[in-house]
Amino acid sequence: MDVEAFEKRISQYLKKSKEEQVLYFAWHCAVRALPFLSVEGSFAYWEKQERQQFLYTIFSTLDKNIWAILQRKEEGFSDLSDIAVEDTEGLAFTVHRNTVAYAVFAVADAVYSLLDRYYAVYAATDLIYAAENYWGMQPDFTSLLLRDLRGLKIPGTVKVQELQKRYDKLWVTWEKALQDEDCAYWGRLYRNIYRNGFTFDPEALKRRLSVPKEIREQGAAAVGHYLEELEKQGAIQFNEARIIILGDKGAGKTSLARRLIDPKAPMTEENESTAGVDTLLWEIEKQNVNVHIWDFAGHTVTHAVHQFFLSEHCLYIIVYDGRTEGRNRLEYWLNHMTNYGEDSEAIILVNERDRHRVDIPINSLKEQYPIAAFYSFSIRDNVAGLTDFREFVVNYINSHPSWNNQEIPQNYYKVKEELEEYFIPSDPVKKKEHITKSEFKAIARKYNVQNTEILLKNLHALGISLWYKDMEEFDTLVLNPEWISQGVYKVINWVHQEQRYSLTLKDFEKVFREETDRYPIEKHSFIFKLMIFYELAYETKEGGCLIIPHLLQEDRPAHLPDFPIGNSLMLQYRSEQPLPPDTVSRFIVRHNREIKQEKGFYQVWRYGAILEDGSGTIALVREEDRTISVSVKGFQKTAYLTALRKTLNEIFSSYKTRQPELRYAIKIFGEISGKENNILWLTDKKIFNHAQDKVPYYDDIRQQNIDMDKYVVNYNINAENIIGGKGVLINKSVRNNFNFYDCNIRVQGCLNDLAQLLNEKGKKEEAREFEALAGILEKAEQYKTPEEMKKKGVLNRLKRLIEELGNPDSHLSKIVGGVKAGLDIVRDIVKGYNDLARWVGLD
Ligand SMILES: Nc1nc2c(ncn2[C@@H]2O[C@H](COP(=O)(O)OP(=O)(O)OP(=O)(O)O)[C@@H](O)[C@H]2O)c(=O)[nH]1
Ligand SMILES: [Mg+2]
Repeated sequence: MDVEAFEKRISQYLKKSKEEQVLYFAWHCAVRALPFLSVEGSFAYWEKQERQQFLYTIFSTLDKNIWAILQRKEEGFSDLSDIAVEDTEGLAFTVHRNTVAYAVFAVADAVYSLLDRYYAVYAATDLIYAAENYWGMQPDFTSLLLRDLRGLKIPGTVKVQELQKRYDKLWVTWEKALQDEDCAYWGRLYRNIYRNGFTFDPEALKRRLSVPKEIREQGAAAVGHYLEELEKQGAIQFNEARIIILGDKGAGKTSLARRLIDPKAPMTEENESTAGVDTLLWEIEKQNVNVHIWDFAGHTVTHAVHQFFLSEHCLYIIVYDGRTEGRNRLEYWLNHMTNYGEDSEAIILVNERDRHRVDIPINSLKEQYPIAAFYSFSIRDNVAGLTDFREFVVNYINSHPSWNNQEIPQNYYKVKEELEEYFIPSDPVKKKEHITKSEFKAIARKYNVQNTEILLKNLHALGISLWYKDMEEFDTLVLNPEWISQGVYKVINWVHQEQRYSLTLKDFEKVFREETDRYPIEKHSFIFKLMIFYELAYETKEGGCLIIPHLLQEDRPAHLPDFPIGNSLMLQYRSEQPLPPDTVSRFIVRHNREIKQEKGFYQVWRYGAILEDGSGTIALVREEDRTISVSVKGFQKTAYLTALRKTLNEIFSSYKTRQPELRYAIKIFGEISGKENNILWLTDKKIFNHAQDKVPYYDDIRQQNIDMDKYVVNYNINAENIIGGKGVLINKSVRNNFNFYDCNIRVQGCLNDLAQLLNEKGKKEEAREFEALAGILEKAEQYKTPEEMKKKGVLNRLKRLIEELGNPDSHLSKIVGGVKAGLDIVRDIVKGYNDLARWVGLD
């Protein structure tokens, strides 16, 4: 049976089926497609460091898909389709092997089928394409899937037929390949789902979906181990929530933190400014929840450090000093939250002092940021205001069980409790802030923990105790995270006060002079290394000295190298929001070995650096006003630009807010003066898509076509280095994302407009031609697929008309050229036709 005929049969069959059946069928196809991901015996087509995350994307997409089918809640579907586009489809482009790409598409199609049932058909055909691609011939899948479909009338009763042996073999390879990735859990899970006729355990599914984010971020293997542990040990509630308080210096954060815990607590004294971060424990007894309050410093030098201690699923409270004007500071802190807080929401509290009221554009801020509430009162004087506020906070925490009632394996919980015995802040004897690994192992053994490495990793991810694998040599398990944060802030504050930007290991003794018990000499190099690990600082070539880029001088060097436009490559990242305070300094840390020296001075400042790749290629990277620009010249410019872009893409993708726009300098117009407005800048997506589609870019202003091929090569632009990396609108995605309906309506509108103009001019006959075409397109609105559209030949008529209009000698083009705006409308029609034709596949 050919694929087209098969598609037809499936779609006819699905038309008669219940919605649920269709959705299950799509999921079946996705599951059946899985073993095609490992046809090469491994997942080596993905870089090692990405593999875990990519595998987990597939597994979690499948889980969310089946969960949505079970729930059948309409509102959740559109979110899921976003996941499919962004994650799964993006993934398909990371693999160049067709078999694998088709298999990934099948997963994405299954999710899409929630929105548009027809995608169930695509899920099936993509599966068949994967098989065909791999075996080089039509497999028997077609009849197999038809059998699946029939069986689906009663869900869960699909009998696994005598499959082709070679397909069964693929499942063996699949399980083996997953074992090699330390993902035995997933291998087993899907083997069982497949062998047992696509049945699954809804309870286990629920558990999979509620794995803590911190563990999910580690990828498929970590999640698998965690789930194994949960299943083996049983789960226990882990009632911990976190509040993060941010805001400018002196806004009232610390006073608020104290009064959340005890409304009668004394206010802070004038000179009691927070140095880095203080943590307080608020035990909400009635609810049995422990809330950890992290009260951050408002002092600007500390801001770049804060991010390491900001996290997801927290409640952020932003305190705003009622005496300040303007909304910028508020946005600044809200951006901190959106970058590092992921799903977290903020409460804004305007601390009203002296009865002064500020005007905050709260409704417009709400449009842009997740703001849960807005309060305005004096922390010191307004008892009623504070009472309401506390009540809101308590309710908020209770209504977010997903982040305060995390289930963790029982033995983790016991180990956690035991660790807490070591660190009792109020007890001077039992106030151990860190222990050694062997001490930890003894505790773990007590509770029968088999794999202490994994436990260490997971406790770290849950923020219970910190263990840095890369710093094993220091043999330090940190029981009190504050020990690290306060140590780091102390270093930063000391360097700042000394008006320096660097310090040696020896300087640490001065930093911690008054706290030799808490930070003894033997722990100094641990903190030293941690600052490098957090990318807060880099070590000089000579060693033993840390440079902290965000404490460097603000101004750039007097002379910057020249980048003649024709011989240089230039790109820019432009962001709508303020850039996180550490963007450039992290970049500098990563490329510190390449900083150019001139007359004995390193060419680096707080907002940029001049770099050299070792072969004489020079780069200038700098931040100015929400833009980071990179200019490169020299022999290896493409290679060097590629490397620098890779770093910046990585840094940007670590932020959770909207990605910046990445633009490249394409062409200079007019005289080569280097003036910004002479340069045509185009986004990476645009350049890439034009080159892919082999369509030159039409520059409206200068009215000329520009070929993009050259730029794709010079800038080495490919699907992987497009900013955001995912959801690139190419090939199949163009089809999926293209809104046929809207485009069709637009073209109809143009045709009717033109008809009306012609009618007004008395050109009734010509007008009728346009009206007729609009009518045909109107009928085509009901067509759901490009295939249908192609079959009906709708576009051929439109094409003939366009050809006629394109011929300056034709009667029609003369008439149309005679009406005002006629040619403009024709241009829109041509554009619409091109889009439609691409969708239909009539390039
Ligand atoms: N009059 C008045 N003073 C207040 C109010 N809230 C805070 N203060 C005072 O303002 C000063 C700063 O308050 P803190 O709570 O320490 O401010 P902070 O935001 O923690 O400041 P940093 O830690 O430096 O970032 C202290 O002297 C407080 O007593 C208020 O509502 N009214
Ligand atoms: Mg404070």
